[in-house]
Amino acid sequence: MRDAQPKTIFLSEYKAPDYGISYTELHFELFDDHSLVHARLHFKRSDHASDTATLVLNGQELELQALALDGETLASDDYELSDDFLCVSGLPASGVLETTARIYPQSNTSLEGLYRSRGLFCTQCEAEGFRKITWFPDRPDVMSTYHVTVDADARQCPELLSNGNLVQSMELPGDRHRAVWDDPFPKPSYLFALVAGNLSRVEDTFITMNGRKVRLIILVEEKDLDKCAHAMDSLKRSMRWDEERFGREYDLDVFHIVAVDDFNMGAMENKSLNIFNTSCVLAAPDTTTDAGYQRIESIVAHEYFHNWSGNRVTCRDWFQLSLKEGFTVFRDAEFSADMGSRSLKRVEDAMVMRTLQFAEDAGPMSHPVRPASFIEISNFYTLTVYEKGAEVVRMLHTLLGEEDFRRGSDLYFDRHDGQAVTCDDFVSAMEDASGKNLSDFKRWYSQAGTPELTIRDDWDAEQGVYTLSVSQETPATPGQSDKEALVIPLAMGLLGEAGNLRLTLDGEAPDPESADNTHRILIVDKPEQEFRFSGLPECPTPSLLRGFSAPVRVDYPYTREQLLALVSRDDDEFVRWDSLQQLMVSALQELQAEPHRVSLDPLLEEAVNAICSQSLDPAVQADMLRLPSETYLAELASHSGKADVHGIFRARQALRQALAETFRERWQQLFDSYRVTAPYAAIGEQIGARALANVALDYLATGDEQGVSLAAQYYFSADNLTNRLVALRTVLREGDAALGDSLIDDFYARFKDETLAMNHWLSVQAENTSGDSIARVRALMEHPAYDSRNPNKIRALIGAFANANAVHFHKHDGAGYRLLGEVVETLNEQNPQIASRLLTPLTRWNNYAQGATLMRAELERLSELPSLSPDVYEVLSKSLA
Ligand code: 0A1
Ligand code: ZN
Repeated sequence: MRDAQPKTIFLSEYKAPDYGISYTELHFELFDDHSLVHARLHFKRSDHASDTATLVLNGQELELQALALDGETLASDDYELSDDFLCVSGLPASGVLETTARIYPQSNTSLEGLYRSRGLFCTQCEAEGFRKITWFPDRPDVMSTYHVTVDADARQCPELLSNGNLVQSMELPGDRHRAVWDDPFPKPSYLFALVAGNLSRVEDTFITMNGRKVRLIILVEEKDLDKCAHAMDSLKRSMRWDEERFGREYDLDVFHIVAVDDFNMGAMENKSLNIFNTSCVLAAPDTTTDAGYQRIESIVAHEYFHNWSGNRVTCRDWFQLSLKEGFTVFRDAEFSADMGSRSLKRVEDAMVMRTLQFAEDAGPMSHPVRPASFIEISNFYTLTVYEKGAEVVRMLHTLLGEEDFRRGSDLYFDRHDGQAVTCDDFVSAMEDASGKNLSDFKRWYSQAGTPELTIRDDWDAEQGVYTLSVSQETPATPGQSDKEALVIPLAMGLLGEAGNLRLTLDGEAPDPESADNTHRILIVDKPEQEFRFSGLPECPTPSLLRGFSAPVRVDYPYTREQLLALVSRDDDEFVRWDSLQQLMVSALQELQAEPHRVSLDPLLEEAVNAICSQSLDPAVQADMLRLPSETYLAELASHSGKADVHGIFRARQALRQALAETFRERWQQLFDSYRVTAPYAAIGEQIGARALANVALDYLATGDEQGVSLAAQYYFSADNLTNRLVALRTVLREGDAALGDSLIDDFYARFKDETLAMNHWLSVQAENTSGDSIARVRALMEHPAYDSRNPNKIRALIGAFANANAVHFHKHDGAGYRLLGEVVETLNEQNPQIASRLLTPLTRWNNYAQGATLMRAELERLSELPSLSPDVYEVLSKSLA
C-alpha cells in the first residue's frame, strides 16, 4: 500500500532491459518468524546499454541486510534503495551482485511472494511477486537459470522443493536440513517456485515419445492422499496429448504438482513445480462435482501445456499476457474437446463468453486482448485475455486449417525457444508457415469490444439466389471510440425443408465431389458485405455462427418458425442449442413485459419436445433444456437498455413453472431413463446422463410437492456431490424452509471436515434466494466453516452472493452492495488481488436502472478510503470515470 497515486504503465513505452541476469543463485534460510534470502545475481550489461546504465532491481517489503558487488560491500552512494527499487550504478559490464533480504512469510496475507498456507511455505510469483522475495529485475524478458538452496527445520519441513532437478540434500546442525535444486532452463522470475513443509506424495511415471522416463509427483496433505488419482490421470493424458497433437515433449526428469489451500487463483505453471489451489487438484465423489472433475482435468492440462506455451517460450512484457494464456486456453480447450464431447465443450465455452466476457468487454474495465496500458497487471488476468484470447487463436486455427496451424505452432516453438516474445511474433510464425497475410486479422489483439454482425437476407425465387448482407460494428469502449473492421470467420450453412442445402457461393466453382458442401466459412472483413448463394431449390433458413466460430454477437431477425426448424434439424449442435436459447429468451422477454401471461408459446413447446425426443448427447441435451441464466439475461438486457434483475427472476420462475407443468411426463421419463444407478464414476457417459436426469429432476420438483419429496430422497440416496447439490438447491428453492434447513444441517454434519465440500455448502446458502440472504451471509461470515483470509472461502460465500444471487445483491435498499463493499474494504489491505476481483459486480452499475445510484455510491465510498491498493484503485477509478 502506498500513498502516492499509482502509475499507469504503457505498452508504447516498452524498453529492453539494460542488464540481463544469466545465472541466479538463491539461498533461503526459512525460520518460523522470518526468512533470509541470499541472492547472487550474475549480471551482464546489454549491448544497447550505455556504460553508465543503472541496474534497476525491483524489491518490495524487503529488509536489506547485506549488499556487495563482486565480493566487496557496496558503499551507500553506489546504490539507491526505495520502497519499490534497488538501483545500483557504476557497475562493470558484468559481475555478481549479492544481496541478503529479510522477509516475513508468516505475516504475508497478500498470497504473493513467499507466504505460508496452513504452515506450508509456498510461493506465488506471477506476475510481480518475485520482488517480494528478493531484489531482481522482475520482468519476464529477463531470463536466467537458477540454482536454489533451501534450508529449513527438518521436522516441520521434510519436503524442500524448487524448480528443476534435485542436485544435493544434506542434514544441517540444529535439526535442520538442506536441499539444492538446479533448473537448467532459463526462465523469467515469475516462474520461480519454492515449497517447504510437511506433505505426502503420490508418484507415477510417464514415458515420453522419445522413451525418456519422467517422475510425476503430486504432493498434498496426508489426509488428501486418496484424492489425487484423477489429477494424476489427467496429467498423464495431457502429456500424451501434447506429444500427439502439438509434438511437444516434456523436458525434465521430474514434474511436481503441489496442492495449497490458500491460493489467489486456480493454479500456477512454475517450471516443473506447479502449485495448485487444492480445489483444482483434489477430487473425490463426495466432495467434487462432475464439473469439478472436468475443471481439474482441464486445469492440470492447462498448467502442463504452459511448459511449452509460456515457459519455453514466454512473454516479453505483461501486455503480451495473452500470448501464453490465449494460446494455452485454446490448447486446453482442444484437449477437453478430444477427451470428451467437442460440441459440448463449444457450447459451454460460448456460454462463458456470451455471459461473462461480453459483459466485461462492454464494462468500464473493457480492454483489448493485448492491453495498451495498465496500473496493476493482476487486474488483467481476465476473461478477455484468457477466453477471448483463446477465441482469437481459434479463429487463426479456423482461417489456416489444422495443418498450417500446426506448422505455424512448430515454427513458433522452434524459432523462439528460450525467448521472451510478443503476440506479433506468434502471428508472424503463423503467417510464415501458412503464406497468409494476417495483418488485418491482428486488429483482434488491439481492439476492445464485442463486434456485432447485423445480418439480413434476400431471396430471389426466380433465380434461386439467396443473398446474405452482413455488416459489422464494434461499439466504442473506454479510450477507444473509433473501431475498424475485423476479420471474422463466419461459419454457416443453409437449412431447407429436408435438411442442410448444398452451397454454391458466387465466384466459387461448384464442387460436387466435396463431402462437406453444406458448410462454409464466410470471411467477413469489411464494414458491409454481401454473399450470394445460387442454385437453391427453396428459400432457406440461415444457420449462422456455427460452432461459435467468432466471439461476436449476431443480429438476424429469426422468426420463431425458423428457430424451431434450426432447433429440430440443423447439423450444428451449437446452432441448435443457441436457437432454443433464443426461443426461451423471447418467451422470457414476453413474460417480463406481461407477467400474467399464462400460455406457453406453441413453437417453444414444439422445440422442447423435439429436443426431448431426439437422441442427442445427453450432456448437450441437458444444456439445451436449461433456462438461460439470470446473468446471461441481464447481459442481454443491458446490451439493449437496462437490466431489471427482479423482473428477470420472476420471468424465469414463470417459464420454469410453465415448462415443468407442460412436460411433466417428459421430465419423469427423462429422469427415469437417465438416472444413474451404477456406482459413481466421473466418466463422460455417466456425467452426461446425470446432467440430463438432474435437469429433469429440477423441473419435476418445480411447484410440486411430490417432486420436492423426490428431490429430498435423491439428496439422501446420493453417492456423489453432483446429485446431492442439485437436490439440495432444488429443495431450497421449492421446498419449505424447515426441510431446506434440515438438509443444510445434514450436509454440514456429513462434510464439516471436508473444506472443499464446505465451500459448496457456503455457496448454496449464499445463492439461496428464499428468506433473508443478506442476514444469512452475514451469519455465515462468523461461522467456523468460513475463513476471511482464504480466497476459496471468500469466493464461495461473498463471490457467490454477489454474482449468483442477483435479487438479494440488488436489494432496493442497497444492503447487498454495502455487504460487498465492507468485505472489499477489509480485503483491500489484506489481499488486494482478491479485493479487486470481488468488486466486479459493482463495477457494472451502469447496466441497471434501479440500483445504479446506490452501486455508484458504494464505489465512491470505497474510493475515499485512505490507503487504496493499486489493484482496487484501478478498478474503482475506471468504474467511476
Ligand atoms: N498463470 C496462471 C494463472 C495465475 C496468474 C496469476 C496468479 O497470481 C496472481 C496465479 C496464477 C495460469 O494461467 O494458470
Ligand atoms: Zn495459464
